[in-house]
Amino acid sequence: MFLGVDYYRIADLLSEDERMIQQTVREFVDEQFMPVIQKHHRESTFPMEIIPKLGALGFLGVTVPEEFGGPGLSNLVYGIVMQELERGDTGLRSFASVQGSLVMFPIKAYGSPEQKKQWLPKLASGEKIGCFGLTEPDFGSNPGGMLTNAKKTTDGWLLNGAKMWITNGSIADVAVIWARTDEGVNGFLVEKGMPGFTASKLDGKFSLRASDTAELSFQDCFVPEENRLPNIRGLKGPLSCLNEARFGIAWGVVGAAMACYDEALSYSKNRIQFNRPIAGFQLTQEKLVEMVTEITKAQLLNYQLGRMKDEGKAKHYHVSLAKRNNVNNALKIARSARTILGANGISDEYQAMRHAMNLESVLTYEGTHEIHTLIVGENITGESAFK
Ligand code: TGC
Ligand code: FAD
Repeated sequence: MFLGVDYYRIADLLSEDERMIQQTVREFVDEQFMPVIQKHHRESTFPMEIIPKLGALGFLGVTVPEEFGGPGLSNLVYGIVMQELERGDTGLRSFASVQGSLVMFPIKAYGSPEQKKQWLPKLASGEKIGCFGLTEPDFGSNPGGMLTNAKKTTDGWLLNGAKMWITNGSIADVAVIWARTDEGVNGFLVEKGMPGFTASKLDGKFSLRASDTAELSFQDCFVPEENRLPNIRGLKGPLSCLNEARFGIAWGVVGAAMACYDEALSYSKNRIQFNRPIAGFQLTQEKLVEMVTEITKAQLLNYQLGRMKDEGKAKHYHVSLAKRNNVNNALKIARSARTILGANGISDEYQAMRHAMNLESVLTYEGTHEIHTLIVGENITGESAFK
């Protein structure tokens, strides 16, 4: 049973309900997910049977109001849920953050009443799966250059182009696709099976193996007008969704770091070399102290960011600072934990290497470490390094 890492009694800052939800996710991950992750990581598959359970517990679309099938909880609770899910594996958190922040959020924020009614309850329950297509083969950090385009026809749109590295892409029932039109970037709800739409699973990943990643292709794919998100135009549409998901990532990676620290601490107390536990060596202690220090700092950062977001005071650059800091440190923690485990650290009988490999993706997706440096840099200096 995972007991968490809480060196500064951050649980004391949470309400009883918030602590209870944290405990529920923790138990769910221990009981339902930890027993199957090694198999799915080896086979590079996502445990599909877990999806309705995630939905039933309200972990998909945590902030979505009850009228649309969500539990209508706070951003802070959303963060807690992401942290505890990623303690299991980044692929589990990715599934939930794409579904909630990148699919349900734009439908809730920019969709028509009919689109909300059609999709949100089924996405919240896990009956339907969604994905989000912004990145293209030649446009990752710079989505403003996208080539995917939609041309107006009498009763809809003809979509052409390709999206790359799309989480949940080959298992999704609906894809939120961002495409260039004569009126600027628009969002489209492209449904599985629409003629001209194909999704191909990407193989050969060293990272996020227990997560579906796909390439999507659109060849004269007809999308009816009622599948266009009516209430958003421009790049700020997809970028606003990223704010939601990046917030969840800032929390999620702390869960991965906690898992690695917990495992390394316990291993160091039991592993004997030179007739004593390796926990007794000063060099091991320094590694463990660095880990618990960075975890604690990230937890405090997330707590304040969560409260700011719930008060409507968190700006996108606040989220960037937390995503940048927490992912970078979680990756360092996972690598350091791996060294404490020695050769065992490279085995999938332990978690550290799997988390380290996953976190390499997280350092890149949802805005690379460098892009978040430039977002915060722009905010504090008033000078944009992108333009
Ligand atoms: P720029 O000219 O700065 O902005 C264009 C318009 O967007 C507005 N804006 C934002 N709005 C909301 N939230 C934000 N974070 C925003 N950032 C900018 C801006 O005000 C402007 O609005 P308007 O009204 O004036 O038109 O845009 P730019 O082209 O210079 O790009 C800025 C930059 C580089 C920061 C942006 O392109 C960026 O963030 N690039 C990184 C791309 C990225 O993060 N892609 C992620 C893809 S999804 C993914 O990785 C999912 S992983 C899922 C998982 O498994 O968990
Ligand atoms: P590039 O943009 O080509 O960057 C390459 C390098 O150049 C990076 O180090 C970058 O920081 C650096 N660089 C670029 N521009 C600058 C600059 N101006 N200044 C300094 N350095 C710069 N996308 C989606 O749309 N939906 C998804 O669901 C999704 N899921 C993903 C899942 C996984 C497992 C992965 C790995 C990626 C996923 N992505 C998804 C794509 C992800 O968002 C992109 O990979 C990311 O935005 C970076 O784009 P890129 O890979 O094209 O790298």
